[in-house]
Amino acid sequence: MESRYNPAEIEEKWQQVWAEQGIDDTPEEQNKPKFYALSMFPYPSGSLHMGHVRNYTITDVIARVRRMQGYRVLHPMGWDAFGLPAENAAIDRGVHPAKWTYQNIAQMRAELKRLGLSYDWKREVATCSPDYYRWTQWIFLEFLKAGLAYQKEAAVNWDPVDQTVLANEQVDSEGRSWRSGAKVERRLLRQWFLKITDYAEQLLTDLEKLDGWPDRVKLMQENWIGKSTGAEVYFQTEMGDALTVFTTRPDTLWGATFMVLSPEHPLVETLTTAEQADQIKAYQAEAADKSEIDRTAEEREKTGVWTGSYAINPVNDQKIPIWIADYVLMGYGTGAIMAVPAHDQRDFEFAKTFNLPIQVVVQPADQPLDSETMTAAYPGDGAMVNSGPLNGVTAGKGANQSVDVAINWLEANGKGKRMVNYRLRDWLISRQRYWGVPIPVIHCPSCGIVPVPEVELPVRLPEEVDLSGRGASPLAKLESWTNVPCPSCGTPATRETDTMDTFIDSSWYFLRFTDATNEQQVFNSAKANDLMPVDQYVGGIEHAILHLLYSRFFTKFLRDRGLLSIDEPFQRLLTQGMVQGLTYMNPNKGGKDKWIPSNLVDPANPIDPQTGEPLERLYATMSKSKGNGVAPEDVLTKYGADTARMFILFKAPPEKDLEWDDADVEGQFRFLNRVWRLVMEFAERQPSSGTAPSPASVNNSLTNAEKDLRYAIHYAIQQITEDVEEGYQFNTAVSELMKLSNALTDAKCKDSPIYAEGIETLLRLMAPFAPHITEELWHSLARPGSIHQQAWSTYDPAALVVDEISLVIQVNGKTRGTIPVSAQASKAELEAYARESELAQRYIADKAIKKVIVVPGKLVNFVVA
Ligand code: ANZ
Ligand code: ZN
Repeated sequence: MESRYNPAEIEEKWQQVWAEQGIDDTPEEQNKPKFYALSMFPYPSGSLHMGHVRNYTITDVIARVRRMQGYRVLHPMGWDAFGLPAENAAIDRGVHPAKWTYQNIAQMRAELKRLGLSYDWKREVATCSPDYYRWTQWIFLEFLKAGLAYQKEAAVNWDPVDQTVLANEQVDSEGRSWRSGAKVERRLLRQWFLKITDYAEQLLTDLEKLDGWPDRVKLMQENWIGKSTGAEVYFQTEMGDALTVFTTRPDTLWGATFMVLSPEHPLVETLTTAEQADQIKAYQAEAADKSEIDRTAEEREKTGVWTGSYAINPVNDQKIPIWIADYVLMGYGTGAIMAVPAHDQRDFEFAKTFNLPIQVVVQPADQPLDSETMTAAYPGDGAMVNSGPLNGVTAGKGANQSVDVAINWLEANGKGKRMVNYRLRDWLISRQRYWGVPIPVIHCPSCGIVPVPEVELPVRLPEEVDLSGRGASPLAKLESWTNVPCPSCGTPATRETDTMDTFIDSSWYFLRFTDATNEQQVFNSAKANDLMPVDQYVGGIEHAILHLLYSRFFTKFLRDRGLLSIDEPFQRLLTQGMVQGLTYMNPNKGGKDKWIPSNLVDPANPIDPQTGEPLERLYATMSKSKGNGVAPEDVLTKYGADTARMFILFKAPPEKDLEWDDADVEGQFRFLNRVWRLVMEFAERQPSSGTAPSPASVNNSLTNAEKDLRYAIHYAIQQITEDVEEGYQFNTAVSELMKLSNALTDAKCKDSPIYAEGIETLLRLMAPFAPHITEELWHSLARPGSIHQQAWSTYDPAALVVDEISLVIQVNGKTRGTIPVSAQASKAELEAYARESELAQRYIADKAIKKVIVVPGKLVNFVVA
């Protein structure tokens, strides 16, 4: 045998051939069913990491299997290319974001190609390219036309030293600027929003349609949308101003003993009395500097200030004080609450802190509550008390229970109404940054907001900008760009200088892939409707909330604009696990220092090279700070793409975390070498006409060895097909490939056409996993065409029928039990099976066998001394 398995020689060769032949282009034939396989496209950070490799390999196997099964597969790739790191690189190193980004794309594209991923590269998109963001701008204008894009004031992070707005990622955990170190302030600026809240209910109810999504992701979406049902209740201040609250417990209204407004509530100024003014102002300023997460943290001590005013409880005309406190947020409900300390824990803590009255309105059956002695709010079941018309009603949310009765009473008396509230807020999309899509509007002193006319799109990002990172947004400083005549009246006007959140770019890229080169339209609706939805989406759990929610929102919006006929973009979703690397930790150290890079540690004696302390050995997600990463490049160079792919697929099921293990990588490399030798050995001696027999030509004339091999072949087809179709159990599929390869190695019928069938089947089943070696071996067999254009094997159920009999085992004429054996077994085989069986061994192991009597089809009797 002359040839040796050398991935370096064959992988690049086949990648070129496939590209030239365009075998991964999306076919046009409409008679085939379509399949859209998509990996979440990457941010072009510089080079691929193992998480990418795993993600894309999983999707690639799915795409390749579907192609072989006769689907028209769309499997595209692109770049989520706008965003902050490019801008930071520009500030740090003076390289233009565009240059940095496109260099990274080139490098990562080359790495993807080395992996042998079957992408339709003709559809590649980069969100930072004008022919893509032109349509992002166009979609924005559609939102504007529909009244779903609007401006309002919102808080931003302001760096007072650099005089610039910061992204959340540029503010450290202590609230300081990443660059100047200055304490970040919150400032109100006019910001653009998309009205996703209009779709809250649909985004929630349509989760039901997503059978192919992990329950955990659907639950995360549900919680994010956060639907609450309850009522609005109309309070009035003592002065007669309307003060409406949202409550999920309108039944507890008789227990409301004070009210709390958010410090930002518009009525605060009117309500504040002269004596309280200074305290209120100081408290408002403090609250403005806190993040929402801080404000609503549960373990925090309650703070607040009385306004000096009162409200009237509409159900009993009681006068109750109005306070402000930061745990009430302006962005939820009405920004004002009725406080029921007896039954709401936050209100209870607040009442205790400020010595406010507590009134019990729900009494549990067993242990009656006493407002004087209770130590926590009681949110549970019971009967309504001290509640006028509600007295005696069972507390609860069911029909005819207290909440329902209360709402009906409020509605009948004009004091409130049934109300649904969502935690979901409108999406703040404007960023005061350079490297993003310019929002295509012009501000005119006389016409107001004027959309840039469609024919003038794209509004290009100017290249010559000051990227020092200081002062207002780089675009705002560029007067030659901002000063334009109003498209509507011609008077001097200014461009919007905010750019869009990059989540906008990724909210529709899967649609652009269906018609990626269209210069006239965002996409052709017929094409999008034909190829959408994505049949299998694969990506990280970190995108379980926002990216998926925004993509679902865009899809529904574009459907409502008449561009799509689907409701949901992603039919099935797979969230792959993390790739973990071996790392060492010093439990006595804190922070980043506790991770000791594995190259500094002797595995036989893991001690801290600095301190000599013993280290803990563990697997953790690969990261730079832990120094436990494995570079895809290195693995590709050492073993080739096929080994890397096989290892990743074999080591763990896709949703589970995967522990990188060099020994297992080596193991897969050896397996590919065995397959290479197995097939090459056959290729050299195969009869020139040696094609596999069709199932029809197979009959009972097969020898037992042939039958056994044929069983192994068809069993592998059945198992692997199941594994790749249901639940994507690629790890067990690879085990089955190994078993089939072993069965071929051990086969006693290497000249039989069944053996040829076995070799071919092994290659076909393995092709989606290890595309290069299988292509090379396919050609070494002189088979026509590419292996990747062969049909996926289907199994012959007849081959899987094993006729078995129960063979009776006797020792000295005494029956000891039965073992299952093939009905076709010969006399000699029966004796061998019986001798080797565990059952017989138990009785004859250490005895001398004097005689063996075999009755074919019935029994084996051992006569022992
Ligand atoms: C009275 C009451 C009594 C409440 C009771 C609860 C229990 P979810 O489920 O999250 O929707 N609330 C309303 N608006 C608020 C805001 N802007 N900031 C902070 N809290 C707010 O919670 C709704 C409940 O949270 C509302 O019902 C209100 O307190 C409070 F035994 O009203 B409740
Ligand atoms: Zn104008």
